[in-house]
Amino acid sequence: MKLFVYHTPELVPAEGKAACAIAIDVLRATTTIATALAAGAEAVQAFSDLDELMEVSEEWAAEKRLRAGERGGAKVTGYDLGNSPLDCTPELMQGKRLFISTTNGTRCLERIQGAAAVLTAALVNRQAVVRYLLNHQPETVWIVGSGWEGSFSLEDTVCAGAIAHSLMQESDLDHLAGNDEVAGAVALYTQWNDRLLELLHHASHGKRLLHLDGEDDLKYCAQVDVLDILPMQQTSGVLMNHG
Ligand code: 3SL
Repeated sequence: MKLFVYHTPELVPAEGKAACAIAIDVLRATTTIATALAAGAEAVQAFSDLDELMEVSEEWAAEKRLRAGERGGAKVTGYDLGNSPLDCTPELMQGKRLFISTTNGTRCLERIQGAAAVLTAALVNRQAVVRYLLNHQPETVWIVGSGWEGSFSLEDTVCAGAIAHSLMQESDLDHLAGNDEVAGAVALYTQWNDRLLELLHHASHGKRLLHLDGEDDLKYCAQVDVLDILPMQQTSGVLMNHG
């Protein structure tokens, strides 16, 4: 297994295909996806385009769907939810399909959706992703941070490092790393692993969310290995828990 870390979707190679590609958006899309599935959502269907989300979700029975829309950190008018994982309660999610569009996370997912296996990861479900990789040993793994509008995000790269660091219990860095970004991500994680909430406070998108009253979201998103959920793409953009 060779890991390649890409800090943003724009850095993913135009040519070639990974055996497994993993989208990360710790703040907050992939944390929300894992949480919605843990709370009993039947599936999460991701869209980069809000109009397309509306069109597709319209075909779904109203009592069986929830629409989540986020732009710039705020809920989009007319949607049931924004992108806070804390809104994903079992009462709300049970048996429903969550149709979601976010600024960067769902765009990242779209960028990698051609891979043979597509997963989403966040700190909250890191170990479930690691377990899948150890069990299936895909030859090439792309771990892609969503970033923010084309720029690097600390929180996504630290999560990539958390995944690689855990895999290094079975294999050393030289065998695992397909590009230099892997060592960089592991170094970031090693430096901050006992202060992840503090790191999220330093992150530019963490600061943006704090201005939007997002302290509780940051606390939730900074937790590691608390959800045994593996969101895996079933058909284009549709994620279900791979139990
Ligand atoms: O960029 C994204 O996709 C979102 O996760 C951003 S936010 O955390 O909902 O503001």
